[in-house]
Amino acid sequence: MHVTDRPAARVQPAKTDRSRYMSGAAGRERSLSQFIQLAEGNPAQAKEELLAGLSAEHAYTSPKYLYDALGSKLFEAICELPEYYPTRTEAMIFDRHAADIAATAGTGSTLIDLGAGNCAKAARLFPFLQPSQYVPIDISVEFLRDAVERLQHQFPQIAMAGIGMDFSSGLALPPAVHRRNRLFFYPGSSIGNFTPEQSLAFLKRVHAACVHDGRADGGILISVDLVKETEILDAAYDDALGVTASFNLNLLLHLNRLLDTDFDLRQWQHRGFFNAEQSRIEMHLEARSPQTVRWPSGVRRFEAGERIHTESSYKYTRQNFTTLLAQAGFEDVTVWTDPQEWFIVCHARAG
Ligand code: AVI
Repeated sequence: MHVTDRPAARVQPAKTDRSRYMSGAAGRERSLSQFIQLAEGNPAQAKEELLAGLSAEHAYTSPKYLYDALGSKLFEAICELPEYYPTRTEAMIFDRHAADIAATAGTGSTLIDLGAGNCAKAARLFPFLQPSQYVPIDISVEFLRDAVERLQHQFPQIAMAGIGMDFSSGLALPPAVHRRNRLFFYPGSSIGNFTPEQSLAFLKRVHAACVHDGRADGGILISVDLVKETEILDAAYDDALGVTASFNLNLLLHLNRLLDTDFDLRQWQHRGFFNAEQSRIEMHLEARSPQTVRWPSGVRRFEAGERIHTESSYKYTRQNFTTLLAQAGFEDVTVWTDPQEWFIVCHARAG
Protein backbone atom coordinates (compact mmCIF):
# COMPACT_ATOMS: atom_id res chain seq x y z
CA MET A 1 0.00 0.00 0.00
CA HIS A 2 1.12 3.54 -0.60
CA VAL A 3 1.21 4.52 3.00
CA THR A 4 3.59 6.69 4.88
CA ASP A 5 3.83 7.56 8.50
CA ARG A 6 4.84 10.33 10.83
CA PRO A 7 8.23 11.96 10.35
CA ALA A 8 11.16 10.03 11.77
CA ALA A 9 11.68 10.35 15.47
CA ARG A 10 15.14 10.81 16.94
CA VAL A 11 17.61 7.93 16.59
CA GLN A 12 20.68 7.28 18.69
CA PRO A 13 23.62 6.42 16.46
CA ALA A 14 26.65 4.70 17.93
CA LYS A 15 30.01 6.39 17.64
CA THR A 16 31.87 3.77 15.65
CA ASP A 17 30.54 1.56 12.89
CA ARG A 18 27.09 3.04 12.87
CA SER A 19 28.31 6.45 11.82
CA ARG A 20 28.92 5.02 8.33
CA TYR A 21 25.19 4.44 8.12
CA MET A 22 24.18 7.94 9.17
CA SER A 23 22.74 10.30 6.63
CA GLY A 24 25.48 12.21 4.76
CA ALA A 25 28.25 9.70 5.44
CA ALA A 26 31.61 10.67 4.01
CA GLY A 27 33.24 8.79 1.14
CA ARG A 28 30.56 8.61 -1.54
CA GLU A 29 30.61 5.45 -3.62
CA ARG A 30 28.96 4.86 -6.96
CA SER A 31 25.15 4.68 -6.88
CA LEU A 32 24.01 1.07 -6.62
CA SER A 33 20.26 1.58 -6.82
CA GLN A 34 18.16 -0.24 -9.38
CA PHE A 35 14.43 -0.45 -10.01
CA ILE A 36 12.38 -3.43 -11.08
CA GLN A 37 8.67 -3.36 -11.89
CA LEU A 38 7.16 -6.84 -11.82
CA ALA A 39 3.91 -7.55 -13.71
CA GLU A 40 1.18 -5.19 -12.58
CA GLY A 41 -2.30 -6.55 -11.92
CA ASN A 42 -4.85 -7.10 -14.64
CA PRO A 43 -7.19 -4.03 -14.58
CA ALA A 44 -10.11 -5.91 -16.21
CA GLN A 45 -9.90 -8.65 -13.57
CA ALA A 46 -9.66 -6.06 -10.77
CA LYS A 47 -12.80 -4.34 -12.12
CA GLU A 48 -14.63 -7.66 -12.25
CA GLU A 49 -13.65 -8.46 -8.65
CA LEU A 50 -14.74 -5.03 -7.43
CA LEU A 51 -18.13 -5.28 -9.16
CA ALA A 52 -18.64 -8.79 -7.75
CA GLY A 53 -17.99 -7.39 -4.25
CA LEU A 54 -20.38 -4.47 -4.77
CA SER A 55 -23.08 -6.80 -6.08
CA ALA A 56 -22.74 -9.34 -3.23
CA GLU A 57 -25.56 -9.65 -0.70
CA HIS A 58 -23.27 -8.07 1.91
CA ALA A 59 -21.35 -5.64 -0.27
CA TYR A 60 -17.58 -5.38 0.27
CA THR A 61 -14.43 -3.97 -1.33
CA SER A 62 -10.75 -4.77 -0.79
CA PRO A 63 -9.02 -2.22 1.50
CA LYS A 64 -6.35 -1.67 -1.15
CA TYR A 65 -8.79 0.61 -3.00
CA LEU A 66 -8.67 3.08 -0.09
CA TYR A 67 -5.19 4.11 -1.27
CA ASP A 68 -5.49 6.23 -4.39
CA ALA A 69 -3.41 9.45 -4.36
CA LEU A 70 -5.85 11.32 -2.09
CA GLY A 71 -6.48 8.25 0.08
CA SER A 72 -2.72 7.91 0.69
CA LYS A 73 -2.58 11.56 1.79
CA LEU A 74 -5.59 11.08 4.05
CA PHE A 75 -3.90 8.05 5.60
CA GLU A 76 -0.84 10.20 6.32
CA ALA A 77 -3.18 12.66 8.06
CA ILE A 78 -4.73 9.79 10.08
CA CYS A 79 -1.24 8.97 11.37
CA GLU A 80 -1.04 12.50 12.82
CA LEU A 81 -4.34 12.25 14.72
CA PRO A 82 -4.32 12.18 18.52
CA GLU A 83 -6.75 9.22 18.47
CA TYR A 84 -4.65 7.12 16.06
CA TYR A 85 -2.09 5.79 18.55
CA PRO A 86 -0.45 2.99 16.41
CA THR A 87 1.97 5.23 14.48
CA ARG A 88 3.42 7.13 17.41
CA THR A 89 3.46 4.04 19.64
CA GLU A 90 5.41 2.07 17.06
CA ALA A 91 7.80 5.02 16.54
CA MET A 92 8.40 5.10 20.30
CA ILE A 93 9.18 1.37 20.39
CA PHE A 94 11.64 1.62 17.49
CA ASP A 95 13.21 4.71 19.02
CA ARG A 96 13.72 3.11 22.42
CA HIS A 97 14.74 -0.35 21.31
CA ALA A 98 16.55 0.13 17.98
CA ALA A 99 19.92 -1.00 19.34
CA ASP A 100 18.41 -4.08 21.00
CA ILE A 101 16.41 -4.90 17.86
CA ALA A 102 19.65 -4.79 15.84
CA ALA A 103 21.44 -6.94 18.42
CA THR A 104 18.66 -9.52 18.06
CA ALA A 105 18.09 -9.36 14.30
CA GLY A 106 21.80 -9.00 13.45
CA THR A 107 23.51 -6.62 11.06
CA GLY A 108 24.45 -6.99 7.39
CA SER A 109 21.12 -8.44 6.28
CA THR A 110 19.25 -8.12 3.01
CA LEU A 111 16.54 -5.81 4.38
CA ILE A 112 13.27 -6.31 2.47
CA ASP A 113 10.78 -3.57 3.28
CA LEU A 114 7.22 -4.68 2.50
CA GLY A 115 4.93 -1.75 1.60
CA ALA A 116 7.86 0.63 1.99
CA GLY A 117 6.03 3.87 1.04
CA ASN A 118 8.52 6.71 1.61
CA CYS A 119 11.05 4.25 3.18
CA ALA A 120 11.28 6.45 6.31
CA LYS A 121 10.75 3.73 8.92
CA ALA A 122 13.46 1.46 7.52
CA ALA A 123 15.84 4.40 6.99
CA ARG A 124 15.62 5.26 10.69
CA LEU A 125 16.88 1.76 11.45
CA PHE A 126 19.79 1.78 8.93
CA PRO A 127 22.33 3.07 11.50
CA PHE A 128 21.44 0.11 13.71
CA LEU A 129 20.67 -2.72 11.27
CA GLN A 130 23.43 -1.70 8.82
CA PRO A 131 21.91 -3.73 5.95
CA SER A 132 24.13 -4.92 3.10
CA GLN A 133 21.23 -4.53 0.68
CA TYR A 134 17.97 -2.58 1.04
CA VAL A 135 14.98 -3.76 -1.01
CA PRO A 136 11.91 -1.54 -0.65
CA ILE A 137 8.79 -3.08 -2.19
CA ASP A 138 5.61 -1.23 -3.04
CA ILE A 139 2.90 -1.68 -5.61
CA SER A 140 4.46 0.82 -8.03
CA VAL A 141 8.19 1.29 -8.53
CA GLU A 142 7.48 4.88 -9.63
CA PHE A 143 6.20 5.59 -6.15
CA LEU A 144 9.52 4.41 -4.68
CA ARG A 145 11.87 6.07 -7.12
CA ASP A 146 12.29 9.48 -5.44
CA ALA A 147 12.60 8.05 -1.94
CA VAL A 148 15.18 5.43 -3.00
CA GLU A 149 17.26 7.88 -5.01
CA ARG A 150 17.36 10.25 -2.02
CA LEU A 151 18.26 7.40 0.34
CA GLN A 152 20.91 6.02 -2.00
CA HIS A 153 22.57 9.42 -1.93
CA GLN A 154 22.45 9.50 1.87
CA PHE A 155 23.58 5.89 2.32
CA PRO A 156 25.91 5.14 -0.63
CA GLN A 157 27.36 2.11 1.16
CA ILE A 158 24.04 0.20 1.01
CA ALA A 159 23.08 -1.45 -2.30
CA MET A 160 19.42 -0.66 -3.05
CA ALA A 161 16.89 -2.30 -5.35
CA GLY A 162 13.37 -0.83 -5.48
CA ILE A 163 10.76 -3.36 -6.56
CA GLY A 164 7.23 -2.63 -7.80
CA MET A 165 5.00 -5.60 -6.98
CA ASP A 166 1.81 -6.55 -5.15
CA PHE A 167 3.32 -8.79 -2.47
CA SER A 168 -0.03 -9.59 -0.84
CA SER A 169 -0.62 -12.61 -3.08
CA GLY A 170 2.93 -13.80 -3.87
CA LEU A 171 6.54 -13.20 -2.91
CA ALA A 172 8.52 -14.41 -5.94
CA LEU A 173 11.45 -12.00 -5.75
CA PRO A 174 13.73 -11.27 -8.72
CA PRO A 175 17.38 -12.55 -8.72
CA ALA A 176 18.60 -9.01 -7.93
CA VAL A 177 17.45 -9.59 -4.34
CA HIS A 178 20.24 -11.30 -2.42
CA ARG A 179 19.33 -14.74 -1.08
CA ARG A 180 21.45 -14.72 2.06
CA ASN A 181 20.23 -13.48 5.42
CA ARG A 182 16.97 -11.86 4.36
CA LEU A 183 15.25 -9.76 7.00
CA PHE A 184 11.64 -9.03 6.03
CA PHE A 185 10.42 -5.75 7.53
CA TYR A 186 6.64 -5.36 7.80
CA PRO A 187 5.83 -2.44 10.12
CA GLY A 188 2.66 -0.42 10.77
CA SER A 189 0.50 -3.39 11.82
CA SER A 190 -0.37 -3.71 8.13
CA ILE A 191 -0.73 -7.46 8.67
CA GLY A 192 -3.92 -6.57 10.59
CA ASN A 193 -5.60 -5.75 7.28
CA PHE A 194 -5.39 -9.46 6.31
CA THR A 195 -7.71 -12.05 7.86
CA PRO A 196 -5.89 -14.39 10.30
CA GLU A 197 -5.99 -17.11 7.61
CA GLN A 198 -4.50 -14.78 5.00
CA SER A 199 -1.92 -13.66 7.58
CA LEU A 200 -0.80 -17.23 8.22
CA ALA A 201 -0.50 -17.92 4.49
CA PHE A 202 1.44 -14.66 4.05
CA LEU A 203 3.84 -15.44 6.94
CA LYS A 204 4.43 -18.91 5.47
CA ARG A 205 5.37 -17.29 2.15
CA VAL A 206 7.77 -14.95 3.96
CA HIS A 207 9.31 -17.96 5.71
CA ALA A 208 9.67 -19.81 2.41
CA ALA A 209 11.39 -16.74 0.93
CA CYS A 210 14.07 -17.07 3.65
CA VAL A 211 15.05 -20.57 2.46
CA HIS A 212 18.00 -20.99 0.12
CA ASP A 213 20.29 -23.94 -0.64
CA GLY A 214 17.92 -26.12 1.40
CA ARG A 215 18.20 -24.13 4.63
CA ALA A 216 16.51 -21.10 6.16
CA ASP A 217 18.32 -18.06 7.52
CA GLY A 218 17.28 -14.46 8.25
CA GLY A 219 13.86 -13.69 9.68
CA ILE A 220 11.10 -11.17 10.07
CA LEU A 221 10.71 -7.86 11.91
CA ILE A 222 7.02 -7.13 12.14
CA SER A 223 4.65 -4.85 14.10
CA VAL A 224 1.19 -5.71 15.34
CA ASP A 225 -1.52 -3.74 17.08
CA LEU A 226 -2.93 -5.37 20.20
CA VAL A 227 -6.46 -5.78 21.59
CA LYS A 228 -7.29 -3.03 24.10
CA GLU A 229 -10.28 -1.16 25.52
CA THR A 230 -13.05 -0.77 22.95
CA GLU A 231 -13.31 3.03 23.45
CA ILE A 232 -9.67 3.52 22.48
CA LEU A 233 -10.02 1.32 19.40
CA ASP A 234 -13.33 2.92 18.35
CA ALA A 235 -11.89 6.45 18.62
CA ALA A 236 -8.80 5.50 16.60
CA TYR A 237 -11.02 4.50 13.65
CA ASP A 238 -13.73 7.15 14.08
CA ASP A 239 -11.85 10.33 15.02
CA ALA A 240 -13.47 13.60 16.09
CA LEU A 241 -12.07 15.54 13.13
CA GLY A 242 -13.59 13.15 10.63
CA VAL A 243 -10.33 12.33 8.81
CA THR A 244 -10.97 8.58 8.92
CA ALA A 245 -14.51 9.25 7.65
CA SER A 246 -13.04 11.19 4.69
CA PHE A 247 -10.49 8.41 4.08
CA ASN A 248 -13.32 5.88 3.94
CA LEU A 249 -15.70 8.04 1.84
CA ASN A 250 -12.90 8.80 -0.63
CA LEU A 251 -13.15 5.13 -1.64
CA LEU A 252 -16.43 6.03 -3.41
CA LEU A 253 -14.66 8.72 -5.46
CA HIS A 254 -12.04 6.13 -6.38
CA LEU A 255 -14.75 3.62 -7.38
CA ASN A 256 -16.53 6.28 -9.47
CA ARG A 257 -13.29 6.74 -11.42
CA LEU A 258 -12.39 3.04 -11.67
CA LEU A 259 -15.83 1.61 -12.42
CA ASP A 260 -17.76 4.59 -13.72
CA THR A 261 -20.23 4.16 -10.86
CA ASP A 262 -22.35 7.15 -9.77
CA PHE A 263 -21.97 7.02 -5.98
CA ASP A 264 -23.22 10.26 -4.39
CA LEU A 265 -20.91 10.76 -1.39
CA ARG A 266 -23.49 12.87 0.47
CA GLN A 267 -25.75 9.82 0.65
CA TRP A 268 -23.18 7.75 2.57
CA GLN A 269 -21.62 7.85 6.04
CA HIS A 270 -18.59 6.32 7.70
CA ARG A 271 -18.89 3.60 10.35
CA GLY A 272 -15.78 2.41 12.20
CA PHE A 273 -15.99 0.25 15.32
CA PHE A 274 -14.40 -2.69 17.14
CA ASN A 275 -16.10 -6.07 16.66
CA ALA A 276 -14.91 -7.90 19.82
CA GLU A 277 -16.19 -11.29 18.67
CA GLN A 278 -14.01 -11.17 15.54
CA SER A 279 -11.24 -9.20 17.29
CA ARG A 280 -11.22 -6.66 14.50
CA ILE A 281 -12.01 -3.08 13.66
CA GLU A 282 -14.56 -2.95 10.87
CA MET A 283 -14.92 0.01 8.55
CA HIS A 284 -18.12 0.30 6.56
CA LEU A 285 -19.84 2.86 4.38
CA GLU A 286 -23.52 3.06 5.28
CA ALA A 287 -26.29 4.34 2.96
CA ARG A 288 -28.07 7.36 4.47
CA SER A 289 -31.10 6.88 2.19
CA PRO A 290 -32.54 4.24 -0.17
CA GLN A 291 -30.75 4.57 -3.51
CA THR A 292 -29.69 2.89 -6.72
CA VAL A 293 -26.03 2.97 -7.78
CA ARG A 294 -25.44 2.56 -11.51
CA TRP A 295 -22.46 1.60 -13.69
CA PRO A 296 -22.23 0.84 -17.43
CA SER A 297 -23.04 -2.88 -17.13
CA GLY A 298 -25.34 -2.97 -14.07
CA VAL A 299 -27.04 -1.45 -11.03
CA ARG A 300 -27.19 -2.11 -7.28
CA ARG A 301 -30.03 -1.08 -4.98
CA PHE A 302 -29.06 -0.09 -1.41
CA GLU A 303 -31.65 0.38 1.33
CA ALA A 304 -31.13 3.04 4.01
CA GLY A 305 -28.69 1.63 6.61
CA GLU A 306 -27.27 -0.96 4.22
CA ARG A 307 -23.47 -1.13 4.30
CA ILE A 308 -20.40 -1.75 2.18
CA HIS A 309 -17.62 -3.40 4.26
CA THR A 310 -14.46 -1.54 3.22
CA GLU A 311 -11.76 -2.66 5.67
CA SER A 312 -11.00 -4.93 8.61
CA SER A 313 -8.10 -4.29 10.96
CA TYR A 314 -7.46 -7.34 13.14
CA LYS A 315 -6.15 -6.83 16.67
CA TYR A 316 -4.11 -9.61 18.28
CA THR A 317 -3.05 -10.61 21.75
CA ARG A 318 0.68 -11.02 22.17
CA GLN A 319 0.17 -14.76 22.61
CA ASN A 320 -2.05 -15.14 19.52
CA PHE A 321 0.45 -13.38 17.33
CA THR A 322 3.53 -15.22 18.53
CA THR A 323 1.61 -18.48 18.02
CA LEU A 324 0.83 -17.40 14.44
CA LEU A 325 4.55 -16.77 13.82
CA ALA A 326 5.39 -20.23 15.17
CA GLN A 327 2.68 -21.83 12.99
CA ALA A 328 4.31 -20.18 9.97
CA GLY A 329 7.63 -21.85 10.85
CA PHE A 330 9.39 -18.99 12.67
CA GLU A 331 11.40 -19.55 15.87
CA ASP A 332 12.90 -17.57 18.76
CA VAL A 333 10.34 -14.79 18.86
CA THR A 334 11.48 -11.60 20.64
CA VAL A 335 8.86 -8.97 21.48
CA TRP A 336 9.25 -5.25 22.25
CA THR A 337 6.32 -3.21 23.47
CA ASP A 338 5.33 0.19 24.90
CA PRO A 339 4.60 0.83 28.58
CA GLN A 340 0.81 0.46 28.05
CA GLU A 341 1.27 -2.72 26.00
CA TRP A 342 -0.85 -1.36 23.18
CA PHE A 343 1.42 -2.40 20.32
CA ILE A 344 4.24 -4.88 19.71
CA VAL A 345 7.27 -5.16 17.45
CA CYS A 346 8.42 -8.77 16.99
CA HIS A 347 11.54 -10.34 15.59
CA ALA A 348 11.46 -14.03 14.71
CA ARG A 349 14.13 -16.22 13.14
CA ALA A 350 13.35 -18.22 10.01
CA GLY A 351 15.44 -21.21 11.00
C1 AVI B 1 -2.67 0.53 7.04
N1 AVI B 1 -3.40 -0.05 8.18
C2 AVI B 1 -2.50 -0.75 9.08
C3 AVI B 1 -4.29 0.92 8.88
C4 AVI B 1 -4.99 0.22 10.07
O1 AVI B 1 -4.90 0.75 11.18
O2 AVI B 1 -5.57 -0.84 9.87
C5 AVI B 1 -5.32 1.48 7.95
C6 AVI B 1 -6.32 2.39 8.60
N2 AVI B 1 -7.61 2.37 8.38
C7 AVI B 1 -8.19 3.31 9.10
N3 AVI B 1 -7.31 3.92 9.81
C8 AVI B 1 -6.10 3.38 9.50
